[in-house]
Amino acid sequence: MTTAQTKALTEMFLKDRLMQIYKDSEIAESCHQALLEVVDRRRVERTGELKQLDAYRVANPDWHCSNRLMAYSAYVDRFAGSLKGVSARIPHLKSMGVNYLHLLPFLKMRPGQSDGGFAVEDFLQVEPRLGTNQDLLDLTRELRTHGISLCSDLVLNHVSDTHAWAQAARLGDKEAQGMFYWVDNNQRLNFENYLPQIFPQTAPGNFVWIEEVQKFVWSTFYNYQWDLNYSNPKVLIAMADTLLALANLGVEAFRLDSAAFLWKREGTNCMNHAECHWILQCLRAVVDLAAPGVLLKAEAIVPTAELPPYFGLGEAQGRECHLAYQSSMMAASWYCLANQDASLLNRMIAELPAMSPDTTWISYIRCHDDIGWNVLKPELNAEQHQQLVFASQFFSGSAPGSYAEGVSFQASDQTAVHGTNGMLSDLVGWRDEKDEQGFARYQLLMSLVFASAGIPMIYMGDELAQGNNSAEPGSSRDWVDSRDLHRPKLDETALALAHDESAYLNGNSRSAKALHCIQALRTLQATHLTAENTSALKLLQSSGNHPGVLAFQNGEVVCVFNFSAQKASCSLRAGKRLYTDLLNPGQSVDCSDGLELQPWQTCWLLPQQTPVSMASSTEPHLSRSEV
Ligand code: OTU
Repeated sequence: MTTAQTKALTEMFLKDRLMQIYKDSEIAESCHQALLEVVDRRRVERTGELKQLDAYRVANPDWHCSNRLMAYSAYVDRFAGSLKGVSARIPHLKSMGVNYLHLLPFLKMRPGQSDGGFAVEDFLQVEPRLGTNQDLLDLTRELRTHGISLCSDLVLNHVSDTHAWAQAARLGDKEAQGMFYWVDNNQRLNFENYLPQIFPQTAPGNFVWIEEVQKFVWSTFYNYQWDLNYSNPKVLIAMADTLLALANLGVEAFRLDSAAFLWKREGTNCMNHAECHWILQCLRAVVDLAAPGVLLKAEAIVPTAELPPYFGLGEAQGRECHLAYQSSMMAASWYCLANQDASLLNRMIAELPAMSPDTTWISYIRCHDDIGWNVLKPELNAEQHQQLVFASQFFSGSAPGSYAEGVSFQASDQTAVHGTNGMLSDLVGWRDEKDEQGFARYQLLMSLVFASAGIPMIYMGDELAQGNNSAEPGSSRDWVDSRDLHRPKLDETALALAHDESAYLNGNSRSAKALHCIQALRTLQATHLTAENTSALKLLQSSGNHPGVLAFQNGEVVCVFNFSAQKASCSLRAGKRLYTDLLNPGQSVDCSDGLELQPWQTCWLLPQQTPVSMASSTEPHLSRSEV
């Protein structure tokens, strides 16, 4: 297909989706025209350097898949003080093989409370405390020379109550008011019956009374975050323009925050509607037309079944996001660890959807938010729900025998399961450099992140096994909820020790041990794990396996995880007998009679010789690629 044909098709696709959203040909037509004008204006503005990048990526549409990218996520101030300061961290990032840097919101944010910058006051200006637009441009260029792509949040669902639209709306400007949802008390109550509570304790309810307007404004998150009204095409046009403007400052990927919430419909939970997908597909079309090297990543923390549509695989089919967070596997990993039973992960992997080779997951174990348990609820029966309650109590340290030191998030009592906060090392109870079992649990979860064929993402501080944030009086941000527990400043001493080879060799630094673990996983992943995305994983299930065992094949490598505190046996049936354990280099493992794993042990097994059928068990192993 010629470039002109592709362009024409994308424009038609855009038009079609606008029609689906607005159901009115005049509105769809004028929105189409406006979006194409935005595209033309921003395409002209794009530099030669960025256009070159676009051209390369168009020719290599799976450039971000397989084992090519590794991500790192951090708050700018916590990580490096300012955007300028990030330069000095590049060697650290490169030492891990990171080539995708997600900096949490750095655009002009609400003064005072801002939900960590997720209440944006001005999308086109860098937060002055963190730098200038020029600093952003300089940073994206510098990162690019090191092969690192910068990802920025694009908070699609809401703006700060100090954003120009909100301010004008308060003053009675009708056009500005049209950017938001307004309801009277009856409508509010009708909606509330069906809506979830994201912050039930610190921001109960989904609406805020605005005295000047004498109405309630929709506000899913904190009351200073006003939801945008996408049934008004002006919102979509403005956000598309914002996206491309930031892309032209060198941002190469966008984390589309709260992507599930964009469309509201009475009598529903107002999440994951088809319109929501059509809106994202419009943004994708705009990106494809004006900045095709840019990646879109869905931040949709929703149940497993609702996730594939963010890749455009649902009923509302079409090119949509390139990436999406695998939040179900993240939460399931913790659930399995607490319950010492890997069945849920086994099931989830078996049910992963077939994906096109130019889409993939972000695999992660922690991020700046809580471990959200709600995504798992639809998967679980009553007994498993009790196990979820247990997991939540376990990681907040309140279950007997728990090694974890997290806290529960937004839960009114011990049985209300909502979320859990804490840094990785404190949640897995890795006490010190001598604590082998704590390290085994850290390695177990991290190695699953690297093995599961998405883009592995490390959350800042976890690579140094940094512990929970201590109460920090005078912290530059006024955080109001317990997610602050896992938002510490990067520990400079730990960072220096981690890069000190002698500290590693002496075995007296936990941060050095953690960083070496990450570096080894990244090197091994890039060298040996070749599955292009999760659809290419082959699950190795056998009735002979201990329930705590998860085993699958990624490329040639057999990855085996023991989620239990007991020794666990496992019959591999992967067709080979002699393997090298890549995590214990030089160690040969004979799996003829199966494999015995230590508590929480992980093995990545590379076959040493040509296939020999393993006939030790009669049960066929269940592998998605073979059914
Ligand atoms: C996202 O989060 C951000 O990651 C949070 O940091 C913000 O507070 C929030 O949006 C509002 O901008 O469900 O899909 O801990 O998982 O709020 C959106 C709860 C979200 C978060 C949830 C989340």
